[in-house]
Amino acid sequence: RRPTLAVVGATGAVGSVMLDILSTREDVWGEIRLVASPRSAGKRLTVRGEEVEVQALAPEVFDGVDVAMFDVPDEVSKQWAPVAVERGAVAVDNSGAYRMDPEVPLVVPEVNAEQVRNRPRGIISNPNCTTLSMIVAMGALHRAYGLASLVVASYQAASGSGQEGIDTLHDQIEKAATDRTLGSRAGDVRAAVGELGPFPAPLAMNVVPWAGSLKEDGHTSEELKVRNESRKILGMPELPVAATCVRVPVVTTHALVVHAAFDSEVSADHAREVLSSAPGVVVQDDPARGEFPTPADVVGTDPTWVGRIRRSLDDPASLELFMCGDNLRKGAALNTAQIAEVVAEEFAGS
Ligand code: 11C
Repeated sequence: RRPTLAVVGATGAVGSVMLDILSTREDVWGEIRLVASPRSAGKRLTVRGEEVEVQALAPEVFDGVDVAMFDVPDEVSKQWAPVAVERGAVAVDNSGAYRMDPEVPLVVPEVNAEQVRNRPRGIISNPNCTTLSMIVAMGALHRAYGLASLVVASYQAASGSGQEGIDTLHDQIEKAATDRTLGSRAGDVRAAVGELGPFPAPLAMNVVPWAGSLKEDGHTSEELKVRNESRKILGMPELPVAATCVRVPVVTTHALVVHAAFDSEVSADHAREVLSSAPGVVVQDDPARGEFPTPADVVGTDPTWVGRIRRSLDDPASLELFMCGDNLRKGAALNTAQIAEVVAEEFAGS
């Protein structure tokens, strides 16, 4: 039979992309129920070409649901994913609430799909969008060469902070657009853009070395997520990972610079071959012709795009790479949908 799906958080930035993805991928679902906070209940949204009324989050909405996707803040998932499980659903959670729980698998289907069945709590976690924007490519390189360590700098888009992040960036760009003297005096951009929204400094015309919240020894929550989640997905609990997460004035699509050290020598050409044949990865790497991925060209697409692939000058067992991935698609909604589809296969023949 075709399983029933609930999309919790259907009206948010990720939820909206989820409805688009559910409308365009091969349809494996029976009923699709849309769920959001009581504030959004009663709204009508289109999925699979049909209008569906949004229901308010309540225990009863999970009755008869087989798979419940959660695209909501951590505290909402923490409270409601167990309710969905109690009512008989498998919860696929896109928040950070359960990712490091040893009884919850953290799944990227191209890397560790087999972990989907290993879910004693009935919950499966979807990684953070920054981790996801590189881990499909890194998983392929790890299988080829054995990963020894990662040094990562992220260039993260505003939509990582949800609809508020997108709105803030557009508002700031609009306010900064007319004054062509801006950017020449300290503080002039800050004075011009007004509200900072979810960011600690102006994002328009700027680069902000901060994403997430302050954690131990000056690292951010986002930097710890990149480290801890990469280790868990790759099954390498001791992997050395150094990350610095930076917000840039891009609406959607995270980019990353990665220095990856391996157990064996690498060549750029062979790495290009490995990545070209990896599912979910596209290599765009011809700098002589100006060809490399950029967020503006990648946004709205599904794969991880990789370019600027070079063997490190000082270490024949290391690579320098540049990657881009749409943080709302593979970075969130698409990966969640892919996990849910793996679960849906369990209902085939039932
Ligand atoms: C950002 N990656 O770009 C974050 C947003 O752990 O799912 C996602 C937070 C998370 O700000």
